[in-house]
Amino acid sequence: MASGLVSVIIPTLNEQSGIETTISSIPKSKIKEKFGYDLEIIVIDGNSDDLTRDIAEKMGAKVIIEKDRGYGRACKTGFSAANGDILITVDADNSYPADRITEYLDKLKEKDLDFITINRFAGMEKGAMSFTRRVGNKILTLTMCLLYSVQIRDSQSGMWIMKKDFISKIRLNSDDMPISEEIKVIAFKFFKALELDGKYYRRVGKSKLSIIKVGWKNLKYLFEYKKIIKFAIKSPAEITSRT
Ligand SMILES: Nc1nc2c(ncn2[C@@H]2O[C@H](COP(=O)(O)OP(=O)(O)O)[C@@H](O)[C@H]2O)c(=O)[nH]1
Ligand SMILES: [Mg+2]
Repeated sequence: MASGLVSVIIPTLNEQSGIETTISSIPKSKIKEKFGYDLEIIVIDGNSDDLTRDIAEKMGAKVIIEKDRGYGRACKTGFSAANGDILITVDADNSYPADRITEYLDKLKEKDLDFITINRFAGMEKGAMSFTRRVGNKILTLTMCLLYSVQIRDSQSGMWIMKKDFISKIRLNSDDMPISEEIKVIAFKFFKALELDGKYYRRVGKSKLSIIKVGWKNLKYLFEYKKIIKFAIKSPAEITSRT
């Protein structure tokens, strides 16, 4: 198998209790064995005031401090810093099935996909998502499907497996949680994208978001984004000028 590099991008904000298990659940040697890929782990830290950065560094991750807040901003900083041909995102709270990365890489290659998102509802551990969150997610997902004519079951999942090439071709607008729906709209409307069954485990440590506030912001964003979706794909000149 051809050699290459996989970048796992992990945004963190005070995740000292989850970062170690998250990083150790990434099957580094299996990825090397099966695909010949090396691995880089990039932690984008929102200036945590706990031990997150120290633990991440000890675990071999490259740590970048992104002082300006926002999950979306952290993801974008991670995408720019990544050197891999394939980029993967997971939370630092051990809630996503990082142990299944090789299975998803297989699919990306086999089907020559640009983007995979992981459906957490396919394997939800008891207590992993509150009733309010489930309802909110369903409302947001249905709204996304209706507004953008896409078919997806989990619009808020934060585990993505993508070609770097896909990221190089798109312009992401949101600096906050709505980036999750934005990236999926772009991928499913304009690229070869698939949603695969995953798992969702009870998070380690506390969530950083207020559900009602984020839910409302994400819903509004779905309507607002209609006006700027035309800017989502970069022109060929823009892509080459940045690479
Ligand atoms: N760098 C950075 N990371 C963040 C920020 N907000 C959340 N995160 C991280 O992004 C991931 C998703 O946030 P999380 O609280 O788990 O949201 P949830 O999964 O929707 O409950 C986690 O790893 C957080 O630590 C932020 O403002 N900056
Ligand atoms: Mg999380």
